[in-house]
Amino acid sequence: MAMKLYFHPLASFCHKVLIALYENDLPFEPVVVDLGDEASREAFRQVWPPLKFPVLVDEARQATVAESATVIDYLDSFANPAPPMVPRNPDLAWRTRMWDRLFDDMLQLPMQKVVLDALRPASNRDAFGVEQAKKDIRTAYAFMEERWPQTGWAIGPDFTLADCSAVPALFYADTICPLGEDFPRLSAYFLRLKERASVARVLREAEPYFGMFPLDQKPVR
Ligand SMILES: N[C@@H](CCC(=O)N[C@@H](CS)C(=O)NCC(=O)O)C(=O)O
Repeated sequence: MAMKLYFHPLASFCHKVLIALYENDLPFEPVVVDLGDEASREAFRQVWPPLKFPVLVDEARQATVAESATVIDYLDSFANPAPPMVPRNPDLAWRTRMWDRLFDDMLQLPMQKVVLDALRPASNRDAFGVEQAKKDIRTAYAFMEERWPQTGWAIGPDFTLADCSAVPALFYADTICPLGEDFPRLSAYFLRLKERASVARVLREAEPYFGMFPLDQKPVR
């Protein structure tokens, strides 16, 4: 299966797909996209005009697949990881997909709001929106803490799409609003995630770029 992944090592949504690829030892050609570099940006625009990554190109099947969860679904369908990243059991499947959405919507979106605001010119910043986003992150932590298992992974004993989503969501949200000691189950789960080989590799490969994070508080793996 000849696949190319267009991504950036610091980009949170790309971490989801990289973890799924590393988790299952799936071969792929990495293509790092630098949106700040005109040539790299134009080359990526030819592949995917919306200029959002990750994007997986499977040349053998003439498929260009965008959206991190859809890419992981595609890998499940055509690269046959065992066990699949979305369980076949219907009850485990809906739980996995639900937590994928919740990590994206409840943590990644407010986290992106804070990060993108820091990239704006000072005169166009949205201090009220940033405070609201930080409040939303803490509200999400409290909601998740109450529901989080003491052991294992998001959905049970198998590592799934939900865990792939949890990593960048918790990693960057924790940089902005530290979990501290108020959310012990979530913190323990976050530590278990960081010790997982696929996750440790993604964070290690992102580390050289941590200085590009636009807030004073830089990520630490
Ligand atoms: N819903 C998409 C989100 C993709 C996304 O927002 N990617 C960010 C990087 S983490 C991006 O491409 N940012 C570049 C930009 O917006 O210019 C997914 O799950 O893949």
